[in-house]
Amino acid sequence: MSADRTALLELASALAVEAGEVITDMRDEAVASPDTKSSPTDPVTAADRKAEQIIVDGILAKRPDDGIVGEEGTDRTGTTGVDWYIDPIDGTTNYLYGIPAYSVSIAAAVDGAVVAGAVYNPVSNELFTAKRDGGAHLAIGESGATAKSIRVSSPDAVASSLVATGFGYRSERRRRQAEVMAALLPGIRDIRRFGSAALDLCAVACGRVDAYFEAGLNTWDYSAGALIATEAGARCHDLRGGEPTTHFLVATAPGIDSELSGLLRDLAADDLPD
Ligand code: LIP
Repeated sequence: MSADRTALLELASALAVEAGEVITDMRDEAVASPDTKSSPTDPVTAADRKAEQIIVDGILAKRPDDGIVGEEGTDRTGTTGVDWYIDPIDGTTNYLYGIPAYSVSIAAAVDGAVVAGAVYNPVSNELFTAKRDGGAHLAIGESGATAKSIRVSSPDAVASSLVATGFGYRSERRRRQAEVMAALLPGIRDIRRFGSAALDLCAVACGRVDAYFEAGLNTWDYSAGALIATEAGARCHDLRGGEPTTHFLVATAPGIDSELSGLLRDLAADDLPD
């Protein structure tokens, strides 16, 4: 089955909004009995699992032979060259606490390159979208609201830049990440820790922060948001001259990319304990 970027984006967007509505409706029930995964502070709820199932069913109804990887265990090998990366609730801790910063993140890749991405915050009713070479957009409000083009900020220097980051679930990693943060903080405007990598990347895309970095993410956390940030004009990469990976990702407004990446490299910010 051919992979039309617009059709892939439309499917990702529709399923992100549908799943967002479901997690909103079932939040009271879901947060009453959360489970944990990699550590006692890595929560998962019935809503995470339900949303992933809705998204998987929706994809397979339209594209039954695609590959799908989801945070809550979906791992299907496809035959079409199209693979989907799903985070049914990115920012589950925020969802648990009722902090309005969590999202449904869905990305579609063709032959290994992400070509369409949708990130939906059901609390703010913000749908961030991008298709490769098609720019990045934000629609706010009722479905069908006009999507407006979004662009990164244009900070003068790292010292006046607002930088977002995040931390892992395991304490030995957090200790190392805190060391990097402590060293960086005196040299930037301030830090923001929103708790959802997908929304952090969308914040870079629309200029709400000037940069975002994090070590140790999962592919489903960043695949959609990295495309949205890139299509909005951000530089998005690792610290070794390559594409973002689960090892490290930094997304910056172009004007501060070299300076901030150099600082992070000097701090060995991508050197996390296994
Ligand atoms: C979260 C990421 C966030 C990171 C958290 C967590 P989850 O994903 O979006 O950036 O700092 O530790 O990994 O687990 O809520 O899907």
